[in-house]
Amino acid sequence: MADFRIDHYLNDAGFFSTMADDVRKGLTSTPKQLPPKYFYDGRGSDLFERITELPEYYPMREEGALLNSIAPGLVASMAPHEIVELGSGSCTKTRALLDAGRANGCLRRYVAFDVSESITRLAAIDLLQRYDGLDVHGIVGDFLRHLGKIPTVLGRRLVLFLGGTLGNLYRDERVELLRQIGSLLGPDDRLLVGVDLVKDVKLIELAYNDSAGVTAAFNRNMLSVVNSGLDGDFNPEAFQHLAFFNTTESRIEMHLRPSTRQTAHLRKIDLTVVVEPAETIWTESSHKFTAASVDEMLTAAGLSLREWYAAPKDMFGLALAGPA
Ligand code: SAH
Ligand code: AVI
Repeated sequence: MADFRIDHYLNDAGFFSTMADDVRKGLTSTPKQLPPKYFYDGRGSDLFERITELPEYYPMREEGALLNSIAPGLVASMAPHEIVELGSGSCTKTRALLDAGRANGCLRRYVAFDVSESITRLAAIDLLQRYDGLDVHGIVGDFLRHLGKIPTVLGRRLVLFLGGTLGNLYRDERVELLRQIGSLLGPDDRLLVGVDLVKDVKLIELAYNDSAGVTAAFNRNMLSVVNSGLDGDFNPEAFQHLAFFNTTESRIEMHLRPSTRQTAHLRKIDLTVVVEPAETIWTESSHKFTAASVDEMLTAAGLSLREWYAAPKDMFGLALAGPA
């Protein structure tokens, strides 16, 4: 009988105080900013899934095709007993590796780790039904705070960090998180990281400015998440979605800009926020890499690049890393 459990580390007072601190700090600083983990309530996760189906959003398609092509060889070379995925979301692309792991006979457990409870629960139940006998363990937590909650290793471990989510962090956060992930790896364990690559700026900007307006709705949803967490009265519809490439920093920046002066009160933290049309709330950075910048980042985190896989025309990259 397969083992199934979901552990929740965010439904405590800690979640409220972390959000309260993040929002107070972010909305009283210049420029105003909010961390991207607050995109992902149930609606935000649904909107992200719709983004991945948009014709303009190439990362999902490119990474999916690349994973399908490398999964059998990767699994044959390391025969993982467990796969642990950070920011696992719907786990759709993961199925290439789970299929290969089951076909090989090595895979015994899958651990999904995500900040969004709804999608983690749905994905974990779906996988339990698809993979007879596979232990499925969901962890609802913040990978910047709760990595220590990952269950004790049960054999050779493959850690996945797909979708380009590592690129939503800043350099110091990325290196620190990679260092912590490194501490979860034994000598034969591996980390597979998906990274979006530097390319034609027009293609990148289109992916974040889709014609159906789904990315705009995803961006505005962060204000709804803040409203419900802190009893606030932001009017998300009064904010315009902005997404542009910052060449110097090699990243897409997403912002929300009001067309008229907006005043919101967040009752649970007794904070009044005024946003002028001349300013924005910066909601996300999505960094774009090269093979060389990924290699350098892994090295800085005490890891070493073992294999580099790139989609045709360098549309997306997957780095397989191990302990240095
Ligand atoms: N890996 C999936 C989903 C990518 S979307 C894919 O490639 O399609 C990013 C995912 O990371 C979302 O499911 C979001 O809920 C999760 N996430 C974002 N910040 C997080 C954090 N700090 N801790 C845990 N999960 C996080
Ligand atoms: C999850 N993450 C890698 C996505 C990205 O492309 O940076 C989030 C996203 N933001 C806008 N569209 C998608």
